[in-house]
Amino acid sequence: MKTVYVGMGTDLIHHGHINIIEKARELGQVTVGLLSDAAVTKFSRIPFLEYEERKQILENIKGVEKVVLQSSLDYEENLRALKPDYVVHGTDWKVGPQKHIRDKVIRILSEWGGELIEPDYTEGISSSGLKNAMREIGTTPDIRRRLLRRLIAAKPIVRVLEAHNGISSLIVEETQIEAEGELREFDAIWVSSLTDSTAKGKPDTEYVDRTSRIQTINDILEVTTKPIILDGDTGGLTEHFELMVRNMERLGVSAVIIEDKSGLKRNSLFGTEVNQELEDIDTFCHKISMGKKAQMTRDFMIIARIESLIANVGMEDALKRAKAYIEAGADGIMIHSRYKDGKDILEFMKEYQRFEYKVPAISVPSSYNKFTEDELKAAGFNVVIYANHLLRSAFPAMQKTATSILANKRSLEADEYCMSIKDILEILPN
Ligand code: SPV
Ligand code: MG
Repeated sequence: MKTVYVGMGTDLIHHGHINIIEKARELGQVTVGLLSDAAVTKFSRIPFLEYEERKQILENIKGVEKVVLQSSLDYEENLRALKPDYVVHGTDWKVGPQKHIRDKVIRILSEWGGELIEPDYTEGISSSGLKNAMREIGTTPDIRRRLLRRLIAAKPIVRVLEAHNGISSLIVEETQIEAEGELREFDAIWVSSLTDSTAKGKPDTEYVDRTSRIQTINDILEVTTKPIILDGDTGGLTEHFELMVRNMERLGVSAVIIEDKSGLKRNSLFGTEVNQELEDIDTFCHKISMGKKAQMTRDFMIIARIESLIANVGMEDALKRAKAYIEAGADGIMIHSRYKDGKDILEFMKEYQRFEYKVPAISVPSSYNKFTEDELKAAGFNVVIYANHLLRSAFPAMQKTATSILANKRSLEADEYCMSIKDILEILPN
């Protein structure tokens, strides 16, 4: 019997895929190479379903003999291992970013006389169309919550942007570009205490209470599907933090970051211009471990934020805290700094690489923003958070418009700073 290989990444199986599998099974015994999450995220969003779930679905489709892991977009490794007589793929990859993969498949198959078979693309259905439809329906707390851990496992570095209300979260959800052969978009949403407070005209001192912050999160949950990381400030009293963990899990938030400060919390970017008191290490460890105990799911993450470099108490203190917080059960650490050159951050990360037990490291490069994502990844970071940029860019635009109306005693001149009324009416999905 001839052997047939079909590469697939999708989780939303439709009749287009079935057409491909039917064609493949006419030719021989079918092995599906199922793309890993990491491979899929090179050209698309991370699948809704986890790898094992996608595998289970495919294994139960008529005509599929076996499902094997395809861990990159490149077919080479699996083709050389299996030496199939045929590869079957829709015609859609003849043009566009996957064309070079197709060319390579043809070249490799020719080594043993194998053949590429390309059934006509099934009109009227596509995975991206289905994904858009799914996005309009929304997601569930369970699916959304677990996405962050999956993204950290699948992507070289997870890219997160701040949102402070529904409309800014839609920008994080929807903005994407195609560059250097990949689809590039933000992976997750940061609900910042600074911008949530500032958007309400309030100081970033934990004054905006939890009910109000949950309202912001709800506005964001309603219109997005991407995972959410909450800036939990200090986490408050340990007893309150336990409740916060339960609450966030229930909503489908993926992670909370809490910082090791005590007393009146001031924004870290003030540095030593204001009094920044650090929490006692044991007290903060106790808060982390009680939060972990309160947790109901295995997906939620509690990330410990180290403020030693902000408070200027030195590298030794930062490293000591990182070790203690990891031992207490933190699922990630965030090291913060307000210096532009980022030397202290790189030094910390160099020492951190030597830790016997490491957890994902989170960077918030508001000050040291000269570093690219590739450089942060090379330093050892797993997640980068652009913590305040949508609010900071909206504010000057609004100021310009207000000033222009005052100067001209009419709004005509402000038109150049504004989107059209037609666009604002059409910006929201029906
Ligand atoms: C926030 O976004 O509220 C933060 C990050 O805590 S920073 O403002 O950089 O301290
Ligand atoms: Mg904050």
